[in-house]
Amino acid sequence: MNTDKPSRRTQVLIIGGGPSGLLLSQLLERSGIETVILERRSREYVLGRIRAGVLESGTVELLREAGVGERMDREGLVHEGIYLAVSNRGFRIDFKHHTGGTVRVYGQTELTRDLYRARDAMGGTILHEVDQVRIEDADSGSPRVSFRHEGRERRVECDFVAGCDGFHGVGRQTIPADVRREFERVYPFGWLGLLSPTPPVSEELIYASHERGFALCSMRNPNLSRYYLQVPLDDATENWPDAVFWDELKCRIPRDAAESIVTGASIEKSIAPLRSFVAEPMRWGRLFLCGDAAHIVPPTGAKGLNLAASDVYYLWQALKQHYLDREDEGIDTYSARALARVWKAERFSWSMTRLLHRFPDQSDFDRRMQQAELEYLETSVAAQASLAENYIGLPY
Ligand code: RFL
Ligand code: PHB
Repeated sequence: MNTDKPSRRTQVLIIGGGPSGLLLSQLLERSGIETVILERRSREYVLGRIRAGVLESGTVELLREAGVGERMDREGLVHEGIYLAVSNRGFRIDFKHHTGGTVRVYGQTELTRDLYRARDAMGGTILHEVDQVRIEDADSGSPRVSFRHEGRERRVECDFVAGCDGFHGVGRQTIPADVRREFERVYPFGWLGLLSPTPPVSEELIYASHERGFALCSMRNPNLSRYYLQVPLDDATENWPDAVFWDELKCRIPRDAAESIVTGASIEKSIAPLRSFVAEPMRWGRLFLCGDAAHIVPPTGAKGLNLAASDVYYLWQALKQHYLDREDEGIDTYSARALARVWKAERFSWSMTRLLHRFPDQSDFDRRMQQAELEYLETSVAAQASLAENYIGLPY
């Protein structure tokens, strides 16, 4: 063995220690399949990111199956519907009534913490702060991944590589440009998010469409609220001291909510741009993409983390079939199966975004179309059932 480049072997090398990578590792190891995770950041950094908040019931079930459902079941809030508000008017979409299903509000930060604990308890290998990750020979029978860790060049040989490394990772870039096809829509605005240690204004989420722009009232737990405002792409958090944020939010949500909202000092504030993006295919040789590495949705439909979970489910099934049944049908169909679900969630996220935001170049015709669609949604059982079915999550 070359001492400058210590080499080891594993069955599935996972790049990225976010929710996709951790969940995949947890499910595979519980099925007796060995994994190593490489993560570019420190654990503290990964756990410091405030992101998703809504879990579909399929995601909830998968987390239970992975043995990480206990705290989520205890602390996660079951939601049977959402409110849609248009200026001062609001109406409710009842998920339970239309579909029999519900969603669960449980923060991505908490979920990631549970996954780290579970991986630690099983003695999982997670190398943090790795650098210069390179995937080699993914289209051959024996891929390798080289990287720097703790000042040394390292290399891991493996059977398969899972690119769970988010939108800016190396997984997707490793698929040759003449094989890869990318589809993208960038929206001309972002979401300014604020986390506040105050009770949520409403027991259920409020998605508000207003002349001044979209607003969302969400939460993490009974004493932690998460609010969002649509802002221009070139805006900055410095332009939004807490008092200015609260005033603007109150302006965009129905009056009764604005009058009862409890405000307080923020504990986090950040701006996220909105994008729809899909890369095809999601498999190249022995390299598979999962989660944000392959696709991005605007957060309006709360689908990003949930799509990562369904990708992981398909890949887990495929790899189990390979190792336990010596059958590669799941591997061969992974990309097509995952993409079929991805595109439907892309459509839903795009339609919710288009319906609820103000677009800078919007014509009077476009505004009337939005208004007509919202009125249709308010009065049509079929339209409400369709929104509910998509929001709680399409079947795997
Ligand atoms: P992540 O979470 O980006 O994790 C990828 C990990 O890979 C690491 N990495 C590398 N490691 C090694 N080598 C490299 N070269 C690497 N390059 C990157 C990164 O450090 C990182 O740790 O992707 P993953 O695991 O696929 O998970 C996806 C979700 O995080 C994402 O889809 C959601 O957060 C999206 N999202 C939401 N999803 C929902 O389902 N419901 C929601 O309510 C929801 N709300 C949101 C959201 C995302 C938001 N932002 C900020 C983008 C709200 C917001 C504001
Ligand atoms: C959140 O709580 O962060 C959240 C909830 C619903 C969304 C997006 C984000 O659609």
